[in-house]
Amino acid sequence: MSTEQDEIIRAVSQDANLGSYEEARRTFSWTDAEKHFTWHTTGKLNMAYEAIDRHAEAGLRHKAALLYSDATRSETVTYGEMRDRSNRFGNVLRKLGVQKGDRVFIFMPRSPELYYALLGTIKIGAIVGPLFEAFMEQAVRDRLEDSEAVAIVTTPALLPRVPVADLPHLKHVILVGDGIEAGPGQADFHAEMGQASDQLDIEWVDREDGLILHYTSGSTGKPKGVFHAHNAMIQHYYTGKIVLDLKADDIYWCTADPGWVTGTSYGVFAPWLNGATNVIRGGRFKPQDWYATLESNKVTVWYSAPTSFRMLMSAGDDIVEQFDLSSLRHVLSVGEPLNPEVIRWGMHVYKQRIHDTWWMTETGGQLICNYPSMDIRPGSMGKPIPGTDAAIVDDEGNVLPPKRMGNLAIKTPWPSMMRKIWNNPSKYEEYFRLQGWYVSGDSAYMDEDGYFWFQGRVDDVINTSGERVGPFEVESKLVEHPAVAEAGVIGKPDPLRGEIIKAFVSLRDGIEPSDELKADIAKFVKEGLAAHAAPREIEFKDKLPKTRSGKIMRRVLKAWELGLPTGDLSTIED
Ligand code: 6R9
Repeated sequence: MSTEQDEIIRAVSQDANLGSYEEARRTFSWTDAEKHFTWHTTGKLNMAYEAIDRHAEAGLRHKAALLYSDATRSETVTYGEMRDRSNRFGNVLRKLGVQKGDRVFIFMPRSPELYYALLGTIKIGAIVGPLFEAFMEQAVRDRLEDSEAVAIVTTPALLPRVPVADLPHLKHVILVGDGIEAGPGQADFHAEMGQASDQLDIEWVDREDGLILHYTSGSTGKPKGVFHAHNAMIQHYYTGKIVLDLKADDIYWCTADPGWVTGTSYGVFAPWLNGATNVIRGGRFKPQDWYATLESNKVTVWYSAPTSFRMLMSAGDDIVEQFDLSSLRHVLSVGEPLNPEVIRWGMHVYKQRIHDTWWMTETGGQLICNYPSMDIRPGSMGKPIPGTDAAIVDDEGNVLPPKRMGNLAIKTPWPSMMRKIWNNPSKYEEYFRLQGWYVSGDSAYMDEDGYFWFQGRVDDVINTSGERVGPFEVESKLVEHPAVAEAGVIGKPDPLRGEIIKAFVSLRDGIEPSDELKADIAKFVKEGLAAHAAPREIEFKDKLPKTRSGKIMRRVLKAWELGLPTGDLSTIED
């Protein structure tokens, strides 16, 4: 640790208006934040209206809402155009008979059309389910089946991964592309948009009505459908203001895909509720492209993830010098622990402190953050935002004193808290098993000044490059491979990706282990589930450690991997 660089961090922090975090904590109330919206008197609202139409009506019609670019396309969409195009899409869905409360999935790479579809779905009161484009058939099937989705917006290239024939509730496939020849049950996005009116009767919903369904991984079972309500907008708006520090003139870029919660809460809702200009970059991660995106759009506020910052860091400082990044004024991170080393590097190359933020799919919005004016402690997630309280509690719900490690818990409620887990009330209740608390599944401690420090997951959920992967889902896929008898999956620490997925596999009788077989097994998971869920390492074992009830003991696998003692083995099979 270089003391010189730590001094830079301290010096910059002192420029900021300290005190204001404490002041905001004292004076803030969610009821006041709500008064920003006129619906707090009528009770009827719509997220997409508040994010887009309201600004278009208030004189921002010609202001850029979206600055989109990828390798072949570059486009500006104004607030007025965004309103009209999302209206058109709402009419397209209505014409197909889609109704309030129906689930509509969007499964396509980032493009302006994705955002018209997402906002249009919300405008008619349907519940949007965004899916990451890398998902393969099994992952798509699980999510559409569980939610009984009635429609999906996708592209011809991704269509083969949508098992239409096996999904009885799925009535409509809307295809985005050129020269679509729509078959039965299919519609051509562009043709339908062209015919639809740009005037829409918005569905005014109640604040607790469904907005979005994000599937995320736990340690057991299939992915869980985390359900959020329109009411979340209070938190999206307010954290956009106080954590992202968004002002009217900001050009904001969140690098996350809308298939993950960061790409909707902070890639759609927070920036537009605050009337900012939102940058979206399509395509894969490439350091040059990313810096060019920052430079050409003159991005002022940038929200990304530790794994991306680490990859930019390993791409070298020379690249940074080829670009003018002087527009940047506020940089933030989410998804996994942000290494102090990365913060120091950011100070050095971007002349910016990277502000860590902590939250989850389930929390819907940011909760523990390095508030802009707060003194940063590199390695800490920060403090609970005004209006919320966090604590470290033991397994009985007793609050632990500073410096003691335990369960990171948030005092309930807050506006963007999930409202249910689709089809799974008992899973939902598990999070609230300790009276008055939401139990996050992360372990952490609080220091004497109230900063929170992340320590790890309490369960076996793997966080690889900031993406949550459930070991059970990967294990289930592995055992479908004809050579695999049993499989156990863990996260193995990795300097770039945080963790990588490692699989321990026992083979069926008569099958010979080989490197080709390892590659084939990894490919099988990649093609069946998703590239990010495929094990980067596979180790063959004759037998896997199991409990007498047949559960693979992942903690024993982890201990093997890390060369640690295996602990209590009293429940092991033999
Ligand atoms: C928004 C998002 C949530 C899990 C969470 C924790 C990890 C998120 C973090 C962090 C350390 C941070 N996580 N932010 N760990 N420091 N600042 O990432 O949601 O995909 O549901 O993941 O990610 O383990 O429990 P999600």
